[in-house]
Formats: sequence, structure tokens, C-alpha cells
Amino acid sequence: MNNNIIAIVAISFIVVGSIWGIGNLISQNNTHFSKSGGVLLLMKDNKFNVTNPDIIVKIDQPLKISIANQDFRKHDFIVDDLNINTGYISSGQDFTTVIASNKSGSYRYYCSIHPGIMEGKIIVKS
Ligand SMILES: [Cu+2]
Repeated sequence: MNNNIIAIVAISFIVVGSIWGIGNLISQNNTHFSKSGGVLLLMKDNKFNVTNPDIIVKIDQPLKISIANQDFRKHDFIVDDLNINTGYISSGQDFTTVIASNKSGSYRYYCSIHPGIMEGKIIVKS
């Protein structure tokens, strides 16, 4: 019985450790295209993908975006002008949505808990 619990705890650490390790590798870059062709944003150290990169979206071509929280604190992802608000994303959680616009322009994305340090631009163009 006790051995089983220890084994489960050990496996949990290995799984969580692997996920964090992968996240560390990925977050060295800027924007990432996931397998499904969308963008992956990692929340870590109060930044989005280290550098709060510009996210380029084409007019009338919805772009899937997944936001994963790899920090120890909660964050959110908000784009007022595009009606995106993930709500709070807890540590270890993620949220997938779509960025879509039929108007070109530059739209601010940000975390409402850390505005100024966690914010960047979504650029919609043809
Ligand atoms: Cu934040």
C-alpha cells in the first residue's frame, strides 16, 4: 500500500518535471506554431514567451492560439478590441481560443494582473 503511494508520487514528479522541461526548451524562442498550426504562448516569469512577441494574424484568417501558464502564479490573456478574455489561468493550466478580425490594425494583448510587463501586440494585416 505505502509502496504504491510512493510510486504514484514518484511518477507524478517525473511527469510534471518532463512537462516543465519541455516548456523550458520551447520558451527560448519567440512565437511557436503548434502541431495544429496555431500559436502557442507560454506564460512564464511574468512574460509571454520571454519577449512578449508580436503576433501576426491575417485578415479573415482566424488563428488558433493556446496560452499555457508555466508560472507559479495566475495570469490572464486579454485583447479588449478583439473580445478575448481567458479569465484567470492557474499555474499548470492552459486555454485555447481563436484570434479573428476582418479589420487590419494593431491590438494590445496583456495580462490584467501584470499590465505593462506582460503585454504585446497583435498585428492584423492582409
Ligand atoms: Cu500576469
